[in-house]
Amino acid sequence: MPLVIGKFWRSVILVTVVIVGAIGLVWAAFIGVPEVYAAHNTQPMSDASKLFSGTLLSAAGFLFVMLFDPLKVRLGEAVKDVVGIVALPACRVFIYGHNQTGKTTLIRRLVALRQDGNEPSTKIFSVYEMIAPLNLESNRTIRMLIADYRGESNEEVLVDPPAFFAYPGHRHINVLIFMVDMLKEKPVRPDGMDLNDYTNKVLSAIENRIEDEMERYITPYEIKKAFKVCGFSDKLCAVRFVINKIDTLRELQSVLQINDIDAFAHDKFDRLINEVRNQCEKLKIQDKFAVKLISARTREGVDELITEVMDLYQRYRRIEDNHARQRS
Ligand SMILES: Nc1nc2c(ncn2[C@@H]2O[C@H](COP(=O)(O)OP(=O)(O)OP(=O)(O)O)[C@@H](O)[C@H]2O)c(=O)[nH]1
Ligand SMILES: [Mg+2]
Repeated sequence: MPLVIGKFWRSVILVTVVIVGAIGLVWAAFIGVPEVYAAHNTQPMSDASKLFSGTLLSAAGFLFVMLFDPLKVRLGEAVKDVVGIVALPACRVFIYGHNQTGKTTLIRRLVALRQDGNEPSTKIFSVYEMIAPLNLESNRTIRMLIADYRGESNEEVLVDPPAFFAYPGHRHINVLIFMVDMLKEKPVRPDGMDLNDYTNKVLSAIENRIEDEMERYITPYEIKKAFKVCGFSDKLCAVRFVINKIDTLRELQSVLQINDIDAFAHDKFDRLINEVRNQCEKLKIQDKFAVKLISARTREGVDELITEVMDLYQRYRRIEDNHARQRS
């Protein structure tokens, strides 16, 4: 099950209020109540009565929190947010892409969740967790957290990002993936349609998808914002421009009369690739950037993508661990 993540500071405040509230409750139950009792009676409360009434009152308070569902749920989410940031290191992945490009399909493929045909559009921001092997030789593993969001509402992540991204000045994303596709789905060829006409139909569908949707979604402004929510520190150890649904392109290879799918895809996304690369150059992280062709549906290129990203993350962690050792 994915984790639902709220805003970081809201979660910190909620957890703090509950902790302070719990301490206050225990204090009131064990110290406050006996004092009030003593003020109104000639005899102070016996130790056994103090223990009994204190335990009873504290238990009633905790029971109220646990039975009051909205608070219990919110508290559970807030604890996950705070622990998620503070806990053991994990490789944090953010996939930025227009709706229907295949973000959730890729994530579900990675975390090995069941997929029933077509993936419905994502409704909320959520985070999936997976444990991936570090490499084939060792049995060490890495914890990976992958954020998923509804592509239609990118403002939700770019303007006021959820706790997953930590907070300004301390952003915490290790892998940023820009995801695109050339076709939402394979264009239908009506009965009797001439092959040339179908070729033109497919080519124009590709042009429309790229110009009207991909390039309007991943503009230079949005690219900058995506980098901003991920943070500019060394933590960001891999940036990938991922062209998904390569299986559809393979099916259309003869219709499009293309020999080299890779070159075709690079050419179509030339402008966008350059914009992301330029941003990486400005941030002096061009060595962390690469373009990948994958099919989240058939898994083509997916393992390679993850292995590369893991290698870079592992390198970053080794450097970080060395720095920590030198400091101590
Ligand atoms: N042919 C093909 N279809 C794919 C591939 N990946 C995803 N799809 C399909 O594309 C559609 C959209 O996939 P999603 O994973 O929901 O896309 P999303 O980016 O999460 O969309 P939002 O949640 O709306 O932002 C679904 O019908 C998927 O089955 C792929 O590699 N090849
Ligand atoms: Mg989705």
